[in-house]
Amino acid sequence: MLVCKITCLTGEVPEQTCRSAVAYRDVGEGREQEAEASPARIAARRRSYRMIFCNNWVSAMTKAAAEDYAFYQVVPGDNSFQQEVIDGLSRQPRCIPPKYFYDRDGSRLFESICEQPEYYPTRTETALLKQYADEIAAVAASDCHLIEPGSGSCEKVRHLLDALQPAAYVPLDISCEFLEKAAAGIADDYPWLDVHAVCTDITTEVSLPFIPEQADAVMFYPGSSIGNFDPDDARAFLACLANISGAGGGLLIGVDLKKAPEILDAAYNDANGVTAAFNLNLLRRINRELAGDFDTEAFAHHAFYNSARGRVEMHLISERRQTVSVDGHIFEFNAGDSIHTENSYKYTIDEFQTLAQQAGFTACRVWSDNDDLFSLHYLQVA
Ligand code: AVJ
Repeated sequence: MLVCKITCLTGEVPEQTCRSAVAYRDVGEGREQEAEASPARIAARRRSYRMIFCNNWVSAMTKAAAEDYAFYQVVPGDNSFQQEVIDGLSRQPRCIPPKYFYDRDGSRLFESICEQPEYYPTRTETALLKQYADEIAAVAASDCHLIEPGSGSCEKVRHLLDALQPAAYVPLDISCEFLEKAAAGIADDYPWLDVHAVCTDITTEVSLPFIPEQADAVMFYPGSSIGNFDPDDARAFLACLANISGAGGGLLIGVDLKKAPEILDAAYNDANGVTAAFNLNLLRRINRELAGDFDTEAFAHHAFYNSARGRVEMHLISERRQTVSVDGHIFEFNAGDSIHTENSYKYTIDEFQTLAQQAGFTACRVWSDNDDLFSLHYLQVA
């Protein structure tokens, strides 16, 4: 379970301020009892998480123009980026988890990928959301808490909010700055909507204590982000989503479909080179944040559909023999050596429904486009 940590983006706010801000909001919801309990729970969480106690929510209240929204930041207690990069580069085959693509530049580059003509998933899924918003609203509980792990720019949810009329929107994302802007935009444009933004790594435990126990939770997981997980991990992650949703809840999830390899290869090798820049930005990020000395000119983007495994793979290939240092650790590369940076699994509708069933969901509806490029599933907790 994830710990929502109450925090602020700018400077340190005394712990007491944050606590009272949280208590204030809880009291406002008629939940004095929980507000009372929270300092103890917060103290308990502090042992496992290094948390900054401040709250953008406090500063939001002083911003006259902006709509009020809550911002929480869960700061992992470890230096996981450094650890995972060092471990990943020490292993054979070398690999780095794709969640580290999304620093500020990486999030921007991803937005740009979504606009490339070859990258069909975003526009295809967006068209499905627009076209079927009413049908989606008919199956999802209205008045639900709509939770979006990996919300990015929060653009897609806009096509749902008017039809769905959720009681609250809870975007979760690893890129804090990006999340803050995106959540503020939603709060401004949908003044009737309660927004709780949580900056966190969604692959770690998350608890969302501000969601009332009896509320129906609908998870929204668009973009085929599920494709980043190996099937076993995808099943486990879906089971977590089922668990957060609880009885009466559901999951609206976008899943990229298996298709002709040429279409997939083109989507991950756009002519403008944006996907290549996105991939290479990982090395720039390592150089910036981990005192790395990667020569980004000496690595090449390589992406292809691996049909045996049903996934697009992205790699960074060393173009020559070279030595790289990261945070004092030395790594030797030969020409042609790879760092595996991402898998993007593709599923048929049946394959995905089977996976979801194994995770505790029942298939309820599925929508797809006429060219069978992309699918949008609504699953209910079994
Ligand atoms: C955000 C993981 C769904 O796999 O298509 C886009 C990321 N990588 N181009 C995907 C991505 C290269 C994207 N996901």
